[in-house]
Amino acid sequence: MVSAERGQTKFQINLRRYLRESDVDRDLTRIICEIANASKYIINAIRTGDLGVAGTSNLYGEQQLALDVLSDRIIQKRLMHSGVIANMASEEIDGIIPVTVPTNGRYSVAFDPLDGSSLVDVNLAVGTIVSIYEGDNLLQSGRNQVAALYVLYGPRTTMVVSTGNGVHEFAMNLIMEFDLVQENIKLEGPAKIYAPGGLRSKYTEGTEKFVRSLEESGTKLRYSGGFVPDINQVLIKRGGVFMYPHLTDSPEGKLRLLYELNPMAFLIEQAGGAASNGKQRILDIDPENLAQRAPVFIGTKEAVALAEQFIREEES
Ligand code: AFP
Repeated sequence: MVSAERGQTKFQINLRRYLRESDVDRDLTRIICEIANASKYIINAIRTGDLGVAGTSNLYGEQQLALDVLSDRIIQKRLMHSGVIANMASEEIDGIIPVTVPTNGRYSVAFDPLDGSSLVDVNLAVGTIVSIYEGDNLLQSGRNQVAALYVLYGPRTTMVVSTGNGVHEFAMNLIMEFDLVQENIKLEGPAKIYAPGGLRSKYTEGTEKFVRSLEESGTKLRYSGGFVPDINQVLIKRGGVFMYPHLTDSPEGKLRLLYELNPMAFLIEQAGGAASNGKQRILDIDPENLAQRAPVFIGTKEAVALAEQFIREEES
């Protein structure tokens, strides 16, 4: 626990000082602070930038927005600048991005530069998602992550981060620095809210029964279409479940294991929750390639266990 200096409330502790006083490795602190720096430029791009298409498509054949490409470039540049990166991979780029500057190569980073970017033109919250591993291998299971974070660009700009010692929230202040808001966020009790991704008509019987049981137990539907704001709601409301399940026409669901699911699963587990593909812990999945997708049920332990039970029953 970080102590506050005389005359300073605990809440004026900025990100770098918090990580330093929590004895987080210097190079890891550097990466997290470089993402914080990148977010300043991304906010400006969101607020004033070109909302149009970039005229290019990513490796999945999806049309890229100018904001996707710009956010990706901003983050790549900041991470290169850190001097501690061995390898990086972006949801917007095909393959591993080579590090072309001098580096001690201690860490590797996978990131989704602007998840939910298609929501910016309808003025909804979006986010940056980051997953960090020690060493140069990005194709390993999520349980080996040493840190994960997301930056949420909403009415406020916040960062939620874990380096394996609890989950903490920071908010951007007037001078665009992140100050501590709350430490050791914990998910408690039954799911208060649920966020169901994908077309309901393509839900399998088990998932449909799971959603119905949530409704019958008074769990409220809260879905924005943005993974980062939806997970943030589950976390900050201290209880809920997000799902983008296997669908009748896409057994792997939609979301990406490396860039979206592993970092969020790391954060949610650090908050005492769980994340599953319906059968297996997300963090135990061994990735076969960078673009791999997986179904997901993530949130309070009870809700995820219930989802797994319904999925098991549908298969028996
Ligand atoms: P975009 O980046 O294409 O906006 O997709 C956002 C996202 O990856 C994730 O943030 C959402 O949870 C999910 O897709 C929304 O998917 P549906 O639009 O199929 O519900």
